[in-house]
Amino acid sequence: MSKPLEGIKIIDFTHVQAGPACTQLLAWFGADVIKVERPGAGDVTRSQLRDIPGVDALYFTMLNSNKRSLTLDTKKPEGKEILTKLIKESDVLVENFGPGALDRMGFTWEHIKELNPGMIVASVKGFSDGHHYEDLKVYENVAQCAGGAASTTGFDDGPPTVSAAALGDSNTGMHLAIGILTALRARDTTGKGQKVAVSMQDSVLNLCRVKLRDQQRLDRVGYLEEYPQYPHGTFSDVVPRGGNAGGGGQPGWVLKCKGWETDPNAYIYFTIQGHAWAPICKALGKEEWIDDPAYMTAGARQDKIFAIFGTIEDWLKDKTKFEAVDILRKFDIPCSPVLSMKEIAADPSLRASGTIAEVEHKERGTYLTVGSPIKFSDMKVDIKGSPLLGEHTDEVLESLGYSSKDIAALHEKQVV
Ligand code: CAO
Repeated sequence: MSKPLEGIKIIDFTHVQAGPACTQLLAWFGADVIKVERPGAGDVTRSQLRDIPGVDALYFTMLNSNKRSLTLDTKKPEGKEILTKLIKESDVLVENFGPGALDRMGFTWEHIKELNPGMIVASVKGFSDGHHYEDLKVYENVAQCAGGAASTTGFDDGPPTVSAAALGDSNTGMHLAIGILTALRARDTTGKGQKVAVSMQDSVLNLCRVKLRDQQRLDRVGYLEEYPQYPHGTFSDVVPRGGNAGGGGQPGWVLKCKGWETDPNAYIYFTIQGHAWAPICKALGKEEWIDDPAYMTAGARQDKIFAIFGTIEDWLKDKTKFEAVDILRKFDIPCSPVLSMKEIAADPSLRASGTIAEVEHKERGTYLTVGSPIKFSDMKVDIKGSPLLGEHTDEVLESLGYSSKDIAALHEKQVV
């Protein structure tokens, strides 16, 4: 089956997570992604957090599936020549080097545009161009702090907290993928490429949109009624950390289930959706609350919301998280068990949908990865194992017109 991005050639100059997550997604959808890596070393994640000595780490394999690997020292003249040839015949160059690295290598946007006016150059940086921190190198948690996520995550009596979700890295990569596809669409009509830039700070902030909403509400009225600090606690002039409170108009919290004393994930998330109040009362056996003026509206419930959560926890005491959700789903109550990574890895629905995919790797055997979260009616996304370092060097060089003698010489000089 042909894939929509077949025919799009991408020079993947990315490393670690933010850039590789972007190009992996484009590779799944059919683009020919050629990962350019330094000879002998490659992407630093190949050797970071290894679980099998000498074998590419899961950190690398889970972010670089469906790609080809070309080793190339782009600081050597012959390496620059090869990169120049590649640029002339590619559609997109994606990079997430530290600020200025591509320019220092001699490949400024102006130069790339001269070589190939249709080229799209897509970059991830920590901060946007012209930002007062634009010179900073940035990793995931730095971005979570700079983008407003850390100050608003965690509990009121604890420090700013980062999320386990890669809001700075993979999230930025997803934003960049949208930018690249948009630029490709624009090129269809203009014939011209362009520069696409996404900063990690901006991408985190884009997901923290509701917290900027809350800052403005707080500035105006002095309190935020959906936060646990309301109405019994106090507010300062900045959005507080809201613990596990729901971020919209539906109060919710993480609640203990049977076994919580020993199982760190024996919890469910429970949402009190306004119009589901009657079903909630029925599910809990608290029918008397349905028409009680002290409980029947969201406003009336607000000052005793934690007492209500306490009653629900009482009801949950003899139910596992799975039993509880099986009961509550019949009452149309938005809820979920808190799933551990072990449970997710074994989840039959996630396996069946391809969201958890078992992939074959030449050296490590099979491993699990997260497949495409985007499902298409007319395309099946097949996840292939990540490439070994330099696995496709010779075939890429041959396609650029290098003879086997030239290629041997390039290996000899450690250009590739
Ligand atoms: N051949 C020769 N040189 C190469 C090369 C190749 N194939 N690939 C990379 N290099 C060189 C670069 O040209 C650069 O050289 P100079 O600094 O001398 O110009 C050098 O390698 C280091 O690049 P770097 O600054 O990107 O690497 P780092 O390890 O010091 O920093 C990181 C890593 C992630 C902090 C930085 O790349 C960064 O801030 N990137 C932008 C933000 C980002 O994407 N962060 C998310 C990473 S995922 O958590």
